[in-house]
Amino acid sequence: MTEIDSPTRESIAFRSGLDVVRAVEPQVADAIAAELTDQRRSLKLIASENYASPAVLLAMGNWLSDKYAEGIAGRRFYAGCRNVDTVETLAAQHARALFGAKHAYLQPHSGIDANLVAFWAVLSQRIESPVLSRSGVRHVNDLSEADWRVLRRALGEQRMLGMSLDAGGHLTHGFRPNISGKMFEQRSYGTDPETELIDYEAVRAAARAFRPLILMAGYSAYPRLIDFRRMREIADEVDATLVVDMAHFAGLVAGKVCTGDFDPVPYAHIVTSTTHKSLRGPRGGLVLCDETFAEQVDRGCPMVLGGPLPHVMAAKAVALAEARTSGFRDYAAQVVANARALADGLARRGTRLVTGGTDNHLCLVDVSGYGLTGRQAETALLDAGIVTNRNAIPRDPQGAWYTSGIRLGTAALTTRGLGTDGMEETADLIDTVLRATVPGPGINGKPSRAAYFLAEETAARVRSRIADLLAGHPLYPEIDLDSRL
Ligand code: DSN
Repeated sequence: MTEIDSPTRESIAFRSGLDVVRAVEPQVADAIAAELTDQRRSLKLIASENYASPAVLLAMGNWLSDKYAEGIAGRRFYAGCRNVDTVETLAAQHARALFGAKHAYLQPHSGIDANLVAFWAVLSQRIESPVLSRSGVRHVNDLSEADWRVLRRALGEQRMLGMSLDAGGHLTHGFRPNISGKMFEQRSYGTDPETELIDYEAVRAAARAFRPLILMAGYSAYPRLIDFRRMREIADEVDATLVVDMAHFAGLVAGKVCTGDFDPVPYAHIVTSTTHKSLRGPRGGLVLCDETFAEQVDRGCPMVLGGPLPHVMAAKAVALAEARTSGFRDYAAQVVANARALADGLARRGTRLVTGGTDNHLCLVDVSGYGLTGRQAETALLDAGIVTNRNAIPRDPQGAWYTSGIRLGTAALTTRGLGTDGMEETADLIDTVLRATVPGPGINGKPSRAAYFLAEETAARVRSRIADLLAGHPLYPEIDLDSRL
């Protein structure tokens, strides 16, 4: 069928939707349409981004958004929630089946929210403070305001051990400026200086010395799999609760790339995640756990979350249904094959990769060999149409703002249908831009860690090669916004 004869139902849906928006605020409709054009044109390598399906996107744009639904399915603080109950229950069923979890909570609005729910659940479940005993209550949820003031001090003594930010950990794993670093006494474990891999014996030693309440595992920039069996052994040795943040690799767990010791669900007490990265759903979060923490996790809203977003939970249910298909398993395997091909392509061109390669969906490139900071590399690549983000590497001499690294992820390009040949070309494009970029003088001619020079002819040549590469892999081929109905 040709477009002239019969526009796809997706084209009809999105064109009509934008027409309705345009009638009220044309600039918003134009920005939405322009975002599709931008995403279609760029080589998206941001490791935490993806492209959700039209079904996921459409499940979010509707009147489920109009409901308040504090509480959980069947036990709401508002009347009239039967349809919200349906989508939340479905999403939880899919999540339990997909990940083999006993309990699933789908209300977190983001990964940070999911982590807060988990941390609060651990504190609520495990801490019997002297304050609680003195005031005659056993549970933090029953505290008076006076108790809270004392408890805040008491909570300051609880400890969290997580992966350091420059080793690939996340802000919410106890980084001091984040709330997690304020709620908890915090220590971090890094990676081995030689191999740049997690040294499990060093984690064990740190856990024995520090005796954390929570041992955090998970990452946003570590290019290898984590042995969760060993992490659980360490947690058990020191009576810690193992919380795994699988936000980045949830799609690889769902797609059965992370199995056995590398699947966090059988080993962690609580697993948190986002739903929009490798899992390819709507922006949002989820928490998985067993019955020990289920009751506390379900109190996430209103304890630490605002009202649930029913329209997003509907989209989560759709995305989780998609992730249960064999097609999604193929996708997850291809994401990793592509990351390996990208890493190999760069390594063959002489680029240094942190840990020497990758086992997951991302690689971390040390751009200091090109004489650049991460900031210079990130902006020069963007000029040439390659979207990445700068990222600290272990023991980064340039710090967290300028950095010495860029992080590359293959989840989005794999959704577009690129394979390992496409990754070889992508490696060449990245290498071409980084070789052609030189640090530039900053204001007043002083050396700058941000300024750079990249000849426009080089950037234009790369952009043209990207257009050729992406032409064979159109983004949302079923959606045509330009033709009239
Ligand atoms: N912002 C996400 C990432 O880029 O990894 C994590 O929160």
